[in-house]
Amino acid sequence: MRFLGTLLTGLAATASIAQAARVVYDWEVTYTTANPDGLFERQVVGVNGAWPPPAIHVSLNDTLVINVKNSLDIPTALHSHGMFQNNTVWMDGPVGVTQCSIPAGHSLTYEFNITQTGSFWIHSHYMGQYADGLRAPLILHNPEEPYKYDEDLVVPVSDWYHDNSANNLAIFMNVNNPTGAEPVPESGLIMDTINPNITFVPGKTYRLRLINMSAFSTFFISIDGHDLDIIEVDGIYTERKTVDSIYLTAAQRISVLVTAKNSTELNYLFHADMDIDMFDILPEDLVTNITANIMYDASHSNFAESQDLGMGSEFDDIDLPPLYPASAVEPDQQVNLTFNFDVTTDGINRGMFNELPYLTPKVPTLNTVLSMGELATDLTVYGPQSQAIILDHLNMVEIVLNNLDAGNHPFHLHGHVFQVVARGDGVFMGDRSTVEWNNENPTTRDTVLVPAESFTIIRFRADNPGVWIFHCHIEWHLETGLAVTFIEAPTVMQERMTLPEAFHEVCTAGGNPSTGNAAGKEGLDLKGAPGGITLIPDAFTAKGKGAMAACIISALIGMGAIVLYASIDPEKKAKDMIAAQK
Ligand SMILES: *[C@@H]1O[C@H](CO)[C@@H](O)[C@H](O)[C@H]1NC(C)=O
Ligand SMILES: *[C@@H]1O[C@H](CO)[C@@H](O)[C@H](O)[C@H]1NC(C)=O
Ligand SMILES: *[C@@H]1O[C@H](CO)[C@@H](O)[C@H](O)[C@H]1NC(C)=O
Ligand SMILES: *[C@@H]1O[C@H](CO)[C@@H](O)[C@H](O)[C@H]1NC(C)=O
Ligand SMILES: *[C@@H]1O[C@H](CO)[C@@H](O)[C@H](O)[C@H]1NC(C)=O
Ligand SMILES: *[C@@H]1O[C@H](CO)[C@@H](O)[C@H](O)[C@H]1NC(C)=O
Ligand SMILES: *[C@@H]1O[C@H](CO)[C@@H](O)[C@H](O)[C@H]1NC(C)=O
Ligand SMILES: *[C@@H]1O[C@H](CO)[C@@H](O)[C@H](O)[C@H]1NC(C)=O
Ligand SMILES: [Cu+2]
Repeated sequence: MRFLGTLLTGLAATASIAQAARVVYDWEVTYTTANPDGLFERQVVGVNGAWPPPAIHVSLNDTLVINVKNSLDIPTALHSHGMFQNNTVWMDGPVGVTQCSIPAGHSLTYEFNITQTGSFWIHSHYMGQYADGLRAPLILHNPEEPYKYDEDLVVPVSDWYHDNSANNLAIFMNVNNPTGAEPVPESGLIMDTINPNITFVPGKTYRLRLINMSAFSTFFISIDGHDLDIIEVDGIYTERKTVDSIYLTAAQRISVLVTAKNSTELNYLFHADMDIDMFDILPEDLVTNITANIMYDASHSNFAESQDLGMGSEFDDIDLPPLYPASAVEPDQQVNLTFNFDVTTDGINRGMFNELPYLTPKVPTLNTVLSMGELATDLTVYGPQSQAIILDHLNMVEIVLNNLDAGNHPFHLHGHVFQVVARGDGVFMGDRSTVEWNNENPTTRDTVLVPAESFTIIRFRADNPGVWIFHCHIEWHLETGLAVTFIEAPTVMQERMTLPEAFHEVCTAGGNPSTGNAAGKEGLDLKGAPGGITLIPDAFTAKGKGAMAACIISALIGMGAIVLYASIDPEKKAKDMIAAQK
């Protein structure tokens, strides 16, 4: 499972002058079975016949090569979460954005240079597949660590479902689920198991790389009797900050330094408590407070009294200044993204930005940019529901995220880290004088939690030409359409980049067009591009002009769908569908 690469990395880490290496992993994606919570054996998606997939370790300036062979009977694709992919945007992984999915029986090689350090992860970016197990830590080692520690431990936490994602998605995205109640996991896992032992040696300092690989659950993490010193969030070193607990939303990572006690008299519990506020139902047998054992002495079972802080945590994920300071600067370009959930014309409760759900185009948006010539700056070519937004090269971009929903949502931007410059209650109304700006060395990361009924303002420099999806990292919400696509510097992309042949072939192999507009056609003929799934007409009037504009545009394109559903109420449609299934 671990190839030559690990060996090279090991050598690189011990050499005083790091040599850039070519680190190669061969990943055959396969079905296998696993029973990580000890409650239920299920089919999972693993690598090389085993589960969990191995963690990937590389060092700064290495070249990482992942040879993927898809031995499933369905498509796949891998996203290396948090990588900038500067000049290699096609290696990013999201299906329909930067590539076609890898069809069953086909292969694709991901190869890119490591220009960052810290704790990341790699996961499938196809149809909820990562919740079936296709995810692993991706650790980018820094030969010149600014913080000193004795041991480096990767501690992934995740939720675990007994049913597979295809079934969970079918139940979730269903006319019978008009409130959009998410699938509730059956278990929580620490290090891909339950109750693992983590050995601590007195006096040593441990770096724990806490990685949230959940599909849905947020975890509150603490260790009885031990402080956690935060030193990294999402691959960005922070000023050392001592806390007694943290939370991690889906896809967030935090490294903490923990200094072991001098005595082996007691062992301690590591707590990871799921945020139960997110669950629409709380199954009686779901263990939401999971633990690992911090073992100083495995020969006795004397544990310190449990102090589980759990959801009482006072931690705030935006108060984490970077170690290498950078002040915020005024924006050149502003993008307003207001999101909510609503039942759409197909009867499904969907998440959406600016009242329009994202629908995957027929041609990956990146392929469209690189094949449409001058038309690449005309938003029409990306289709009615790719939610394409053009960012001008080198602009300081400000995104205002308004959350109208009563739940918290973690948002992730591909290809960048961003500064979190403000947060506040309700909707941002445009009055900049009433906002409490956090301009001096603001928290910088790639995933941020936007709490219920509040706004968050983030900024980043558009210095990485590419196509970058921005989406909710609750896998279930992404699938319903809570995403937009940033098309960053399309003209610069065309000047600098040629899509590698393998990324044309992967489309052709699956019977998909690899060039053209969102409908796979030339010019501005968008007939057949995914569209027409919009707010239901009744909701329009209530929601005002924005929705009306969205309505008119989508009505023109998706006339059939609108006419079909306009006269049918969702409940009747649900019954009809059930009748049809019988
Ligand atoms: C990585 O590469 C950069 C740019 O070539 C160089 O400045 C830096 O010293 C290298 N770092 C390591 C740890 O090799
Ligand atoms: C990695 O960097 C090297 C040296 O700058 C460059 O020649 C090579 O093309 C890069 N590889 C990729 C996959 O970008
Ligand atoms: C992971 O993130 C999800 C989504 O925000 C969240 O519900 C879950 O609690 C997080 N898990 C951990 C371990 O932080
Ligand atoms: C452990 O002992 C060393 C040496 O006596 C002392 O410096 C250190 O503070 C102690 N650590 C803890 C966590 O008590
Ligand atoms: C943890 O250590 C204890 C004591 O040695 C042992 O009984 C237990 O089986 C271990 N648990 C795991 C999951 O290895
Ligand atoms: C989980 O821990 C929290 C403390 O964070 C406590 O309030 C709650 O009752 C615990 N839940 C269960 C099911 O034990
Ligand atoms: C974003 O919304 C604010 C508040 O409504 C408004 O002042 C501003 O002009 C909007 N910006 C854009 C680019 O639409
Ligand atoms: C991408 O590379 C360019 C230099 O080619 C650099 O100026 C820019 O900051 C990089 N952007 C990111 C996000 O890494
Ligand atoms: Cu969400």
